[in-house]
Amino acid sequence: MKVIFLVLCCLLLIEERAAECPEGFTLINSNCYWFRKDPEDKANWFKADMLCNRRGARLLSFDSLEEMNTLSDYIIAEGCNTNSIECTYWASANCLAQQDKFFWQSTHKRVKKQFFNKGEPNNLSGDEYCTDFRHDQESKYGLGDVPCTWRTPNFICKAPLKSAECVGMV
Ligand SMILES: [Ca+2]
Repeated sequence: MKVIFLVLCCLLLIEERAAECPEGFTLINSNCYWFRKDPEDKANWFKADMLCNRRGARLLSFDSLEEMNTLSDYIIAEGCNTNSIECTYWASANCLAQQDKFFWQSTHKRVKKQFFNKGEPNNLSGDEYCTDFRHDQESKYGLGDVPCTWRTPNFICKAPLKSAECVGMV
């Protein structure tokens, strides 16, 4: 009886907290994002990845094109419609493990071509093994490959929605 009561309590908590993001994160279509912009502290890809992990999150990845387009619309609505450095963010896709194939660092899934902007990935400088999320100068955001050592003030961390913590309650 006691166990049933506690499980019911837990289920109620899950329902109440179902739409919560970690503190400082923004809820956009069932995903939580943290937008980091700090002109005083530019980060290369490795540092961005580390700082997301420290927040209990992962560097930006997309589970679907719909998710990417939703975030693109959000960023553009916030006032970014150029590919300037102030409006460009690190993403987790990289080809560090296998140089002709891109994988999401956070999910280890293969990155499909349609996530990239037109003409990308092009490995223009010969060492473009990481990716950023940038405006395509036409209408939307997409990925481009860039050197991992490039430094930008901006990156986006992604975290799952917080659910009630049942561990230890039953
Ligand atoms: Ca490129």
